[in-house]
Amino acid sequence: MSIVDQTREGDILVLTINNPPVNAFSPGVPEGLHAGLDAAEGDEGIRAVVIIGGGRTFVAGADIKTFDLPREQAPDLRGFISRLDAFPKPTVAAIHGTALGGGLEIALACHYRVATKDAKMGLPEVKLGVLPGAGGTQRLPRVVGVQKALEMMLSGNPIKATEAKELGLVDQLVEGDLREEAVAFAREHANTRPLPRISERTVEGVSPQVFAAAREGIGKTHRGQLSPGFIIDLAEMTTTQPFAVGWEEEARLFMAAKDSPQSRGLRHIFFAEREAGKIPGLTRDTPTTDIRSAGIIGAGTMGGGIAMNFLNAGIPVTIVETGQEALDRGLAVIRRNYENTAKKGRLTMEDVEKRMSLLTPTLNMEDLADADIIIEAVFEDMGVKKDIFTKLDAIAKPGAILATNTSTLDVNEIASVTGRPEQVIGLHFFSPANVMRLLEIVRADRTSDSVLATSMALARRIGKVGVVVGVCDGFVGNRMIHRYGDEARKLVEEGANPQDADAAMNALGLPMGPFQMSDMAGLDVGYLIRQHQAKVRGLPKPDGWLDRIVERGRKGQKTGAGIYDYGEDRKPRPNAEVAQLIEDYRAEKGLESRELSQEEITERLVYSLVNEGAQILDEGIAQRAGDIDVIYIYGYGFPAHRGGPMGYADEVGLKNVVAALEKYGQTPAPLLRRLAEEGGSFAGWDRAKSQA
Ligand code: T1G
Repeated sequence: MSIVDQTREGDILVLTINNPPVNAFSPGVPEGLHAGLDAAEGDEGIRAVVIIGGGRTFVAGADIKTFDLPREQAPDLRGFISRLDAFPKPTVAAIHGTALGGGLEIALACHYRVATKDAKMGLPEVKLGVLPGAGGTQRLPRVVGVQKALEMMLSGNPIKATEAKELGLVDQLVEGDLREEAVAFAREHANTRPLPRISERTVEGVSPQVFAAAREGIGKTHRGQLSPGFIIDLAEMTTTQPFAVGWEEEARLFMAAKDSPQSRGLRHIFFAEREAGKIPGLTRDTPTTDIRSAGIIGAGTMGGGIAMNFLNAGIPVTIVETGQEALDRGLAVIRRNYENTAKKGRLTMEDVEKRMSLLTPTLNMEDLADADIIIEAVFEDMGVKKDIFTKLDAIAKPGAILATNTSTLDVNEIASVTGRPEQVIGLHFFSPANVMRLLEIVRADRTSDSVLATSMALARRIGKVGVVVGVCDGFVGNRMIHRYGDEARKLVEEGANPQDADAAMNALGLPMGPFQMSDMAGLDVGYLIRQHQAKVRGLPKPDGWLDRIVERGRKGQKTGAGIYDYGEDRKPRPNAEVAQLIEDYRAEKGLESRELSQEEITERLVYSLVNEGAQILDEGIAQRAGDIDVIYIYGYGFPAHRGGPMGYADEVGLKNVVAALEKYGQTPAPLLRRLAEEGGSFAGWDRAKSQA
């Protein structure tokens, strides 16, 4: 089987692309397709051509791995598409699975498109920080109209073939065998002339307001990103310029976007997300347990949110509380969450009832005896958790997975009270657990491969991005965020206002800065952790300016006042009393105030994450720097177009990161210093480790 098979069906030539797993337009594919077109062009007996994907999908796009190849080595998708556009015989794209990016662009350059009903098609390039670079910005508006084309290109989300048919993007939906029906369609249209070329269509009567509105929209959805603006400019050119002019401008803007730090960041995350799901030693043959029911202990904020993930996936849940009132309250919160979603039209009331019917409340832990997995989500206290796992050990059936949702406690210690430590794992959900996609999967010393593999599969099944982390105080995400919080508080001691730190992070692209996030999480949470950490380390009781704010009863958004004041709109407003408290604190401690630039604030906050991340890598608590980036994007809102903290550090250059850390009096982690001295990068460290 060659990478592009040629099969003759009478007077129709079928070109089948075989480039698993997703038929990306990789080296070899263009050569095979050109050979197929040569054969069709040179043979009078061939009256039309069908292009189809072998395996599970049509072409899922250009090969993202080839983006950084020198231009002459990269597969020439534009060249192939130009040839398709000018091809003298009818061409039919036969689509199943997904036709994405360059894949849809190939289909758009064909004269016709047929698709299976469940096929999807779209132009997701914006999610990679680029734009459809092989005619998509010029052809899609000429088929579905500018408004719909902008919606598809700016969201990057695919549409179903059924909608595509209504839009005229697909000429025929296929009921039976795609290949057979595509050949019949090609034969039926073999003599149709003139050939219907999308590039010859024009776009009429589009109000300039459409583009103005689109530009305003990306100011909110894609703040600071390059390619969305380019996409709008190129779509506008379809209304003012001939196809050939837009086609050339598209190539220029594509290269500018592709070579941007944002595209490098987004492409790094695309692959990092997929790498995070790979655990050395675990293979497709690692045995896993089929999770058909779940037990959850605790119906509070976390327990209720966790339960919703299982209900959403159709997995029955038995939820346990210690008292009827807490249990009733927990269930009421879950129902209210679903009903609110239904009010927004994202669920029907029937869905709500179906999900609630899968939920069994109980006060009796014995009712968890048959659950395939039991997740504890109770108060963050080691004694309480040990007590629960001791009981679970006696109740849970053999083979049940016993998981703790602890955010910092030692999972090995929790496992040690059971007779089945190999069945114990940490599943650290992030609040709100039914919304945040990150799931830190905490692999304890004795956790079995099967329990780990089952947990990774379960993460995917309940729509989470699972990242395996090791046992330490705070695992990966929270351990780094504690350093970040320490640095943020220090910046204020030195003269910055809390809103300066938040503004710096907002400017970088984080929706919430350190203090906005603290107010939302609850200042008392951080306060108790600092008190706990001081106690276990035998240090004096912490008495920082933030501790004093908490001690005044200002606990954050939940009390309407924390570092900031909050009205009905929940927008943070600086508070004069807090400003005075900070000023008095500095005076009392003899701290000299000074002006801190946004650059210094940004460097100190981001590099505090990077430095701790490097230490975490060195200790083996995280497998990859890319895993840390995925954690920060899905758990803490770090902007994907910045590549995550470690990807951002690579972009800045580790030498510069080390120099900045030293300038601010911080000690670079040994691994960070070593990589900087070697002229290395975190991405290079990941690559070397994966090849070891
Ligand atoms: N290039 C290279 N590798 C790709 C790839 C691509 N386009 N798409 C997927 N892979 C790899 C992926 O890394 C993984 O590798 C394996 O395939 C399975 O992917 C000029 C410039 C198609 C919906 O953005 O959305 O065209 O980990 O785990 O969950 O205008 O892959 O096994 O080694 O995601 O079944 C535009 C990206 C490119 C589509 C399938 N196209 N891919 O999902 O599998 S830019 C995209 C996806 C472009 C032109 C521009 C998904 C999928 P490994 P997977 P999946």
